[in-house]
Amino acid sequence: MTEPLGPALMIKGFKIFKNAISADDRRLLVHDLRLAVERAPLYRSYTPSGQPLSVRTTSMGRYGWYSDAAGYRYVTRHPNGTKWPAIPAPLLNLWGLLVSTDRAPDSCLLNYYSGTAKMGLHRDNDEVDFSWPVLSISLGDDALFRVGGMARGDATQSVWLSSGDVVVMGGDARRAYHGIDRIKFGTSRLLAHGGRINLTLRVAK
Ligand code: MD3
Ligand code: FE
Repeated sequence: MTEPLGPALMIKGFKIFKNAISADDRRLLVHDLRLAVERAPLYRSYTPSGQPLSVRTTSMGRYGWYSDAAGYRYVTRHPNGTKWPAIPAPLLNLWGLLVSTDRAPDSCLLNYYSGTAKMGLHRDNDEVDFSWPVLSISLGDDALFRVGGMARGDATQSVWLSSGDVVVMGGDARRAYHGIDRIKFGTSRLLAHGGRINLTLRVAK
């Protein structure tokens, strides 16, 4: 069962910061991301069973999340053979403000959602230490985010994420099932071609 709003914020360790990034800073960030994507272009990932994901992906930082027939894992190079671009400084600063100054994230996954892309319910399982939160930044079109519990069959709740929203998943929330049901295409003018970018900062290794 899915509820429309609100109580999702009561999951322990789930923190949502609406409109945390200013309109100006969003534009600066998109400029940094454009430079990163020029060096490390978006590509499609495949599940270990060979199903394509509907998002297109790239990464920044020492490690990038990677998936193919050999499984899900973190790797140090883009499929084109180059090292992943650096994580832009404003993102590292945001992590320092909202998560910790004791340790920097070593991975930033960039997922691009076209108007029809979605992400099925899953858990983030590929990092070595789940005591570090995941920090997520939404840019561009609105997305319907769904979060459940520790088991796949648990009740879920949904919340719309908009451009400039930041979500921190720590504590129990770090192990929760979550996904993106759909994008509301054309709700933002931030990205020239529309759609949505989600950035997730993590300690991978
Ligand atoms: C809750 N991304 O990249 S971000 C992912 O909007 C991912 O692209 C979604 O799920 C997106 O793995 C959701 C919010 C998010 C990220 C990580 C989480 C929620 C999370 C980890 C644990 C629990
Ligand atoms: Fe996830």
